[in-house]
Amino acid sequence: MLRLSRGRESKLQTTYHTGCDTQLGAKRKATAILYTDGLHSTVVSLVEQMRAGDSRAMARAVSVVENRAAGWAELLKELFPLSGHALVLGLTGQPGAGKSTLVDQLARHYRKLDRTVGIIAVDPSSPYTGGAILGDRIRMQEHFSDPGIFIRSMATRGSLGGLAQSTSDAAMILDASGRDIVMIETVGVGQDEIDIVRLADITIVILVPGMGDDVQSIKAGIMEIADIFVINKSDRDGAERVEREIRALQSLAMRSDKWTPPIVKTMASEGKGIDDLAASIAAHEEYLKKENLMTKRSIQNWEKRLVDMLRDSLLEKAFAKIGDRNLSRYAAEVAGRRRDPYSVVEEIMNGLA
Ligand SMILES: Nc1nc2c(ncn2[C@@H]2O[C@H](COP(=O)(O)OP(=O)(O)OP(=O)(O)O)[C@@H](O)[C@H]2O)c(=O)[nH]1
Ligand SMILES: [Mg+2]
Repeated sequence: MLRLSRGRESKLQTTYHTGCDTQLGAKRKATAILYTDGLHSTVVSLVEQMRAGDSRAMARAVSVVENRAAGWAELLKELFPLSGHALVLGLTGQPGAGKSTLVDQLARHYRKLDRTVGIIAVDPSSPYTGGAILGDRIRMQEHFSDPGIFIRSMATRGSLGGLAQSTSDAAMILDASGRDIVMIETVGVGQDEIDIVRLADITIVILVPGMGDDVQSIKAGIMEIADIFVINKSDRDGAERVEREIRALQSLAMRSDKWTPPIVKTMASEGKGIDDLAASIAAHEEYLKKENLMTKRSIQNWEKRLVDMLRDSLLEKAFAKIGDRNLSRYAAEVAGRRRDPYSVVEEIMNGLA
């Protein structure tokens, strides 16, 4: 790790050197090298602290990336080669389905097996769930004394790349820091959740009996990405009915990977069914590895993510170039039929080259 960093440091310096020699004066060159050195050693020491299991360093790293603070890109580049070892679980379901309780129970389960855990609770900032995160924090407080569990909530706002982007960056950070299991909890069934859970190795959809139209109320998109179904609060009436409905939907379409998602009944608040759920997770992990699906899925995900990242980056560049004022000016010209939008876009794109 240290050897690698040193190698990188000199490479970074060289890059900046050449750039500065040609573009900047001697005075600014010295400043640039100093800044690069400082930034890079900060990044390296942050990474080392994280690898040693320091939760505060992890929280700092996630904040740096979430807020796109100085050094965020260097940090991600440094961390990425260290990632790819954690098992990433995505858990999603309706508000109040018991996701946090399940995450909490799974975390306990994995800690008993001496596996380290990172948890990301995606805060949708929606009016009806806004308070729940606070509840989660209080409930999960007891874990804070265990450095083997790191909990972080992510907000919708504050990032240029959107929630899915910052969540996946955070998951990568926890993975690279050496956590064995990373769990991502998201609320709801919208496109954001689909984008988020897509980045998980294994997606768990949590349903509860008595949700009105039951399974029908869950959007098709989320049904399709479920690797494991959990019927939580199975102490309630109607658990069998939910199970029958899932089975009926499953019989309609065969998944391309030929995996039949198991249905696990739990009572998360009582800790019941957690061993079964963990066994289903292990079985799916085994299946993914045996069929080489982990890599396949990862390639598919990266194809999508690279497109998203490119889009964000190009947009950012375009906006930086034209500025808000000019955007309104262009819009007024188009609205007044003085210009056509096609040549406006062409002009902006040509300006980026
Ligand atoms: N009866 C019953 N209640 C449960 C069960 N599991 C969780 N609960 C309760 O359901 C409530 C909501 O649980 P949470 O774990 O906060 O649910 P959540 O899905 O994380 O909620 P949001 O994050 O707000 O969407 C809590 O009061 C839990 O104690 C269960 O198996 N049976
Ligand atoms: Mg929750």
